[in-house]
Amino acid sequence: MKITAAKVIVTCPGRNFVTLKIETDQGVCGIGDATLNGRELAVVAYLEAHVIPTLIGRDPRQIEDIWQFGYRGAYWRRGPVTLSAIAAVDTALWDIKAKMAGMPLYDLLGGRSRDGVMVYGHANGADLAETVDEVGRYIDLGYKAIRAQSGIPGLRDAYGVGRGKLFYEPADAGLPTETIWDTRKYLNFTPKLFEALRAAYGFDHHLLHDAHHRLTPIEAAGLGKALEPFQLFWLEDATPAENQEAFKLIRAHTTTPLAVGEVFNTIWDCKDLIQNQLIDYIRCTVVRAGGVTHLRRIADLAALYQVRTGCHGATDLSPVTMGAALHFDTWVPNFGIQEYMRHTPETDAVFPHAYTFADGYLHPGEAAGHGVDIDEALAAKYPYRPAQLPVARLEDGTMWNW
Ligand code: KDG
Ligand code: MG
Repeated sequence: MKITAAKVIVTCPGRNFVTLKIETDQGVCGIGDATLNGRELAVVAYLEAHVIPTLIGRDPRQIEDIWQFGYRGAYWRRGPVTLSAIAAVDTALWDIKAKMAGMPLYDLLGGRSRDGVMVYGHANGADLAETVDEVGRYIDLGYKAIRAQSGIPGLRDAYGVGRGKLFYEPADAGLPTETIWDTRKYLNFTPKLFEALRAAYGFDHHLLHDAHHRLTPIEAAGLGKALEPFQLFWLEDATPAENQEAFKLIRAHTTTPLAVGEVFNTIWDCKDLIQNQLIDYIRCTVVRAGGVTHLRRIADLAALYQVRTGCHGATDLSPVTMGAALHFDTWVPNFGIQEYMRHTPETDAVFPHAYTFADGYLHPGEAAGHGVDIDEALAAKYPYRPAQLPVARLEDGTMWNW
């Protein structure tokens, strides 16, 4: 069996997505997501100039060797561009292998470990009252777990607060939008939000929150402690994780569970946090961390330390990543939760998929492969539009973490 062709499809049905399609001499095709939010064209160039030429003529069944070739063969290891490109190839190859076997991908990975994949949705509001209402809306939709983000009194912008309901899209301008951040205002407000949520809805639902890298370790420790009475499922990205030692300080002060890893690319980024039991959930997903092949390695390492998975699932991960992640989630023994930010109807039309939502769970479907396709004719109607993520500055103008 041979790979005969591969091409990159860029489409913008409301936001940019990069998809790799691999064709074979058996007539079976596979697709993989290569979207890197705000840096999409870097991965397109990487795939077209450096990866696709090495794939032609290869046996697509050799997923492991092709992964190692992409990783070791680049010499320049790691990094989001390289690993997103490797992930796209890997996801497409798993898709092909599962289609050839006539199996849904989760079956090929080792079979079903659960009946459904518990997901968390995103509730956000301009202020506390609106956020409380939004959480209620997700409860009414059947969600068992909800992430709550709110506008903060005295601050013009806050991470996670969208302009519309149900959909959230931060990459909104050709050049980065500048937002203003104030940690004091955030820390004063956030415990009040979760107090109001528990008062309104009780303790039966899982509540989550994303600090989005805004805090120093000691500030994060304080927030974790202040949130303990409200029993969060997790506090995410409490502080940037380049220095993984920083999490020791947070851990020493709070029992609020911690989640990290949506910006990680490899097992090496996760290793110290996992081995030192500094986190409870690892947030890597298929497209950002080298595809199913590498994500499995991360999950296996995590399992040794009772760290569970919590795959990133924002709208900038395409339905292809969502489909592949759902097969992974259905199999992985140490599953925790899956993030589910809904795509717009335009995006769902470009990427017809087998996965479905019911009662707070996503189901990957029984189609052979990962169950997601791309309608190329429709995709061609939505040309690429430059869009970048915002940046954050403190009130005095100092650059901060967005
Ligand atoms: O592209 C950046 C988004 O994926 C990120 O801001 C979303 O933090 C995020 C999350 O938890 O979904
Ligand atoms: Mg996040």
